[in-house]
Order: sequence, then C-alpha cells, then structure tokens
Amino acid sequence: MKQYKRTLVTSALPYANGPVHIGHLAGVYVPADIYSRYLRLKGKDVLFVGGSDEHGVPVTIRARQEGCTPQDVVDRYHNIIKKSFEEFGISFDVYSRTTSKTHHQFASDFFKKLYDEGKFVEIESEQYYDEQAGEFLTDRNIRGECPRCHAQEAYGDQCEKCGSTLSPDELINPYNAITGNALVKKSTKHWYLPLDKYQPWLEEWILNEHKEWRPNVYGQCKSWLDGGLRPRAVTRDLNWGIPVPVEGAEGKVLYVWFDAPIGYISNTKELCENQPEKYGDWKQWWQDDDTRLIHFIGKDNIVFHCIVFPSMLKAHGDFVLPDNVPSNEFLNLEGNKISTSKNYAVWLNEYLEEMPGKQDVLRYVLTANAPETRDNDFTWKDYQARNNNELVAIYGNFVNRALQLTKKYYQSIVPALGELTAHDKETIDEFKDVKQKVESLLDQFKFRDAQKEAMNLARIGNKYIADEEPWKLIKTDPERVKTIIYISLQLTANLAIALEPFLPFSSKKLRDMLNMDSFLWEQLGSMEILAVGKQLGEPQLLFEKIEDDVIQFQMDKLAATVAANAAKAAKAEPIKPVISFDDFEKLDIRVGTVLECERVPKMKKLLRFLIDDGLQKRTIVSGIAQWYEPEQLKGKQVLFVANLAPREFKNGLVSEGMILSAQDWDGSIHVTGLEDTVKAGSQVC
Ligand code: B3M
Ligand code: ZN
Repeated sequence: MKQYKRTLVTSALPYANGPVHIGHLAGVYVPADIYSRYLRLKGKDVLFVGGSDEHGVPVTIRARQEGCTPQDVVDRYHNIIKKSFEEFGISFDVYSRTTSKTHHQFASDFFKKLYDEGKFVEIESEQYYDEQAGEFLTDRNIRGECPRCHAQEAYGDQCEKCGSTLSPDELINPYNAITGNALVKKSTKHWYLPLDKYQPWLEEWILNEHKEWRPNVYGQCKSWLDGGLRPRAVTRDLNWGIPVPVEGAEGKVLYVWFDAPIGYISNTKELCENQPEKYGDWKQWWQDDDTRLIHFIGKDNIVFHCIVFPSMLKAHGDFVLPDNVPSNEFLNLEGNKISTSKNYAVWLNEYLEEMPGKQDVLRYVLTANAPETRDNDFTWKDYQARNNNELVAIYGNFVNRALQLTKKYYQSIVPALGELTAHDKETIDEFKDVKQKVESLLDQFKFRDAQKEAMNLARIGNKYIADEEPWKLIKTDPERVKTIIYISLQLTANLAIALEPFLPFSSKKLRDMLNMDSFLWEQLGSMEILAVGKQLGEPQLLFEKIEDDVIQFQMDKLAATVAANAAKAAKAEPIKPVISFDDFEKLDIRVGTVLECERVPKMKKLLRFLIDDGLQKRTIVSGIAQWYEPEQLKGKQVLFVANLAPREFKNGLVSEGMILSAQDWDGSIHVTGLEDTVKAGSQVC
C-alpha cells in the first residue's frame, strides 16, 4: 500500500437550513472525528475539514416559510450547527461556510476554468416558469396532482403520499408551490458536465482500482455506472447561490452540488491562508500526490462524492482524488425514519441542553450502533442500557476501582511493580494485542468493532481485579497488592489512550485524574505509562447511571411529535365542497346491530361484520382491524351507509355498505354509535 505523507479528512457539509441531528452525527461526524483523532494521536499529519452548505433550494424554502432572507437562515443555522459540533468535540481544523468570500471566489474560478476550457456542454431546455413571479422553478418548488395516486399536492420530484419518484413534467396541473400560480414552459440555457465522457475513466478508477471501498459504496457506484452516465446540469435558475461567471447568465447560479464539494478545497485554503505557519500552503493538501483524501459522507451523497465531484476534479486536473469514501447507511430512530421536515429527530442542540455533560454517552451509543453496513436503529432504551451496563458498569467501574484502591492503600501514588505471576503476564499479553487490533479496524474504517475492542480493555481490567481480589490480599500479602494495583493503573492509562478517539471527554477527565499530560498512541500496550512514585489526582466518577424518568422524558417527547404530526396531517384535510340537500338525501344512513364480527384471514386491516339492518342480514367489511378487537364490537349498534354500491375485495369478499367512524386528529379510528338503543334499521336523518 502506498505510504502517504499526510491525510486530508473531509466530512459532508450539512445544509444550514436546520439544526443537525443524531443521524448526521452517527453517519458522518463521529466516524470522521474518530478517524482524525486517531491519526493525530499517531503523530500523523492530518487536516480535518468541515463547513456548512449554505446554498440550494432548501435554504430558500426555509427562508420563505420563516419570512426572512436566505442569508438570515444560514447565519442562524450555521452558528447553531457549528456550536453543536464544537460541544460534541468534533475536532475540525476548520469549520467554515459556503457563503464565505473565499469560497465564492474559488468556486466561481473553478467553474470559469472548466467553462473556458470547453469542459461543459450547453443545453437549452423547456422548464416550468411562473410568469407572474418572473422565475423558473426547481423541482421541489413545483406542486401538482400526482399522476399515480392523484394526491393533490405532490412535489415535482416526489409524491409524499404514494412515494413515487416523479419529474415535474409528469405532474397534472403543476403550480408554483409558494405563490400558487399556474406555470408555463419556457426555454432556458444551462451548462452540463458530460459525465458520459468520464464514464470509461470512472469505471477503471472505481471498479478496478478501488475494490477496497465499502461494499455499499462500491455497489452504488457500480449500479450508476452500469446504468450509463448522462450529462448533469451544474447551473440553476435561482437567485440564491454563486452567480454563474459567464456573460448572459444573469439570474443563474451554480448548482449547489457543484459548489458545495469545492467547499472542501476553499475551506482548506481559508484556513491555510489564515494560519500559514501552522498549516502550510493549502496546495500541498490538495495538489500533492502524497496527500491521501478521505471523504466521510452519508449514503445519499455517494454519487456526488464518488462520481460527480471526482469528474469535476478530473476535468479541472489540478487536484488529488479521494482515496476512500467511507459512507454510512442511515440511522433510524425508535424504528422510524428520522425526518427533518417532520421534526422527528433527536436534535443535537436540544440533546446538549437536556443531557448536559453526556456527549460521550451519545458518541459511544452512536458508534456502538453505527449504521456501517446496513441501516440501524437508535432507541432511548438501548442508550440507557449501554450507558448503565457498559460505560458505568464496565469502563467507569474499572477505573474507579483502580483509582480508589490506589488512594486507599497508597495515598494515590503509583506503587512499585513486584514479580509477575502467570496471571499478570496473561493479562498483559491480552492487553498488548489490543493496539494492533484497534489499529487494524480503524484503518479499515470499522469504527464500531474498533470501539468494542478498545472497550474490551476495561473488561479485561475488571476481570483482572475481580480475580485478584486485592481488597482481601491487602491483609495477607500487601506486597502482592502493589503489583496488582500497578498493573491496574497501567491498564487505566491504556484505556485513556485507546478510547481518546471515541470518547474524548471522558478520556480527558481520566487523564486529568492520572496526571497524564502527554500521551501518544504508540504508548498503547505499554505497562510503563505511569511512573512508579507518580502522584495521581482525586478519583471522580467517569459516568453516571441514567434513570428511567430521564429516558421516559425523551420517549414522550418523540411520541408527542408523532401525535402532533398526525394531528397536523388530519387537520390539513379541507372541508369538502358544498353539496345540495338533494344530494344529501340520496344517502341512506341506518342503524345496524352487529351480529358477528371477525378478522379476515390474510387481510390484516379488515374486519368482517354481519349486520342486522332491520330487514335482513348483510355483510360489511371495514378497514378498522388495527383499532378494535372483534369482541369489542359484537352486539353493538353502529351507523352505516345502507345504499352504497357493493364493493368487492381481492379475496372475493363483498361489502354491502360502510360503517361510519370518526378519525381522530392523531389518526386513530373510532366507530360511531348511538346514546340509546333503537330498532335495527332505524334511519338516521
Ligand atoms: N449538504 C447534503 C447533505 O447534507 C449536502 C452535502 C454536501 S457535501 C459537499 O446531506
Ligand atoms: Zn402519489
């Protein structure tokens, strides 16, 4: 494998249109941070670059919703996001933003160079235009009727009701999502990067030369390439972004996915120009073959980082290409998809307020459940269990025992090492292997297993102390206890090093207790980190137990969001158009008595009723099985529409009418009934 002089680590630039949540942290920022900390600890030359992605349509939508300017939006969220990252110990060397002057200039020059060299193709096409507002619309800003399920408010790129992927051309009666105006087609010119031209090169570079990429990343690239690449527009008709630096391109900006990845370069440049003595020339990070570039991203960004951005870099010609793109899958939350628009998330800024001082707990849990190879789930119960049963009971407990015993027996001074027993040697050997194991896992971006391996040190330490029982030996063989404590303390110091990349806050706390000012990855495995006679500090607990009420509070909060969303969705159902009295009179609503009620085999949602309608018995099928046990309804009187045309279900069952029920604002279904009992067949009027 090639030996590089330096490593440049980037993590996806989050959109500054909202705060960041645990899905972002788990997928991108914690792994990138672990990796950067690990390399730094090894004494490697590493630069960790981040920043906010401040252009794009989502920012403009947020601004309109909030009645402010896009700049206001990004100013607010950039600061919130930056602060959250700082407080979580994400150790960026630079965290800048794509609205910076340096970035605007740099991205503009990048485009201009490609333009001047004829690397783009110009294409005129018809796009939807709002004549009253005088603007072209992006897919997300167009709404209309879904051609598949006929929902009224599908987006130009997707119908949220039926989940279909759409293009604006497919929408029936498209209109401007913000102004409501009807749209017309108008011709507009854009610049496209001809990805098809880069296809042969990409195939060679990715499919042959980067077989080591994670299977999810490699697989996604392969399927894009197998599908055949097409030119991609790199400009947009929009008034928020970096103006296209070409004459006659007024009202056009660079597509956000064109400028954002360039932000990795311009943010590096900004940092190096501000602190040249510390970081050197930015070009060495981006233009020297001895730089190893690693992009940490989420799975929805794979195509941009593995195909589009590398093609841009290749077209430009001056820059290094990524050596690896460790991308994670998604993290779910209590079994559901995290959703920014539905406010269904654990937001980092709120977590920091509600769970002060617990950054490492979240870092730990997110890494332990990292969605490295498949989507994974975060639950508050698991969070609590991992804190109480692992951080407190294993790591915290071992450290506390070692330090408390040292305090009790030796006034917190490291005792001398005596002769080693076979058990001591075994324990030390087990420990020594860890360095190599953790390293090899981290080098392969297997953070989840690496953290587990590092935590194993605490397991080994706990077992060692439990087996040796120094509290008993102190009376019979005090000399032996010195050796046991000596070894335990060295194990503790090892833990402080091994867990630094993962749990930097507790590692710092532990180092403070051990008075370890300097520490290096290379010391891992050593039994001589703390010198004999060294005075240690006051022992403190590294972690605290988390009680049920704290967890319940968080779970209730999520449940409240779900209920509020359901209420909003229900409330959004407009009252239907007015009908005439004659129309109303056509409805024959009657009271029926439920004679039988049972579940329908293989049709989970359905209940089959046999109703006495006063004249005869009739079958009615109703999709309310989720809400009622059949027994609850037997013998009850219900209201039903008696003259609805019969409807046949897939399995041949025919429903002769409809039972009336109310849908509450939380989505739950409640069958309507009467205060008093009446004769079956009575008419409702
Ligand atoms: N802002 C998308 C995202 O946050 C986008 C990443 C840009 S990385 C250059 O998922
Ligand atoms: Zn639809």
